[in-house]
Amino acid sequence: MRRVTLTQYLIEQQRAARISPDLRLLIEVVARAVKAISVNVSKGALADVLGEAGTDNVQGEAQKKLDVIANEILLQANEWGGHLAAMASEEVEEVHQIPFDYPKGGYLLLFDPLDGSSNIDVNISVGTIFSVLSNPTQDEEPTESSFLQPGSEQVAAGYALYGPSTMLVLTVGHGVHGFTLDREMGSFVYTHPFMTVPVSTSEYAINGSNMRHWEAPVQRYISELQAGSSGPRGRDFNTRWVASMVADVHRILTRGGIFMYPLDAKCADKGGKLRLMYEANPMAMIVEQAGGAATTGRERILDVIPTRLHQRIPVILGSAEEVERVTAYHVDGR
Ligand code: P6P
Repeated sequence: MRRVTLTQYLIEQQRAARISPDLRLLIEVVARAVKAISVNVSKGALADVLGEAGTDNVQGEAQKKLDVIANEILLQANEWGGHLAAMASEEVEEVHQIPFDYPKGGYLLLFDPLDGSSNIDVNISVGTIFSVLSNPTQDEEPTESSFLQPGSEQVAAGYALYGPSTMLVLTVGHGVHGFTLDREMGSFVYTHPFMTVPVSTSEYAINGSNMRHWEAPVQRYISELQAGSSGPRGRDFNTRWVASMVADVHRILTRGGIFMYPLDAKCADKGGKLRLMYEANPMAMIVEQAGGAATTGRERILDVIPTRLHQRIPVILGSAEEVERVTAYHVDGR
């Protein structure tokens, strides 16, 4: 069967007037940056890319060397192309302005350059998550407030998964599509058209060590799953927790499941654990485009009006039936 590449897929989306030439260029540039990140990630102990960078990020978390490498690759790949008005990264406090000697475009790119990097040193899959918004102030230099748009305003979202194979999963608002990196050709091949999340599931992903910190609705929901066939759900459930959101979400996109990082007593003062703008929003767009659901437990993630660039939020996403049940328990308050 003739193989379709990401480039051909994007050209066809542009011909169908679903994406602009600049958005096509943006996604191509991000894909090229992801290939460079994949090369660095796969070197492991063969190169000086493992371990701590000796610096902290805006979240006050110790940065891994690959966090810094991935961040630099994405910033440098995207700043000269003329398709962006500005960028925002989990690893950088301030909005990253396009250098004055480069042309600017109409898009805002946000990313978590290497999500799950605590897994790097133990050789477990990690990923890159990205989100694209339109710049609302075409003529002025973008500020933080230019980025503070609800996730429903995203024009594209995607992630790269650096697993046994490197994959790029993308939505531009017309379904979710997966591409697998052919390392010999150096191109992404269109391997997973129209990825969909099964409506029901028997698999859940949550960090169970936080159980004593969860709110009542989550304690109730997880206890029912753990009770299995002898409990109110009348069937057994399975659990998976990679601690790399990209890996957990990709599994759910592929075979169903529910992913939960709910509010808990440990992170309640920060509003949650995961970041809204470049983790929850892009993953929520992807999951909804694939027929799943994504809420904070109390409201649709894509409806949340952001107040800060690096704000955190509770995340419950995946198979619609289960997300709706957990959200109903929150509404019931028990
Ligand atoms: P915990 C990785 O640090 C991350 O941001 C997500 O990728 C992942 O789902 C979560 O945090 C893991 O958190 O508390 O289980 O280490």
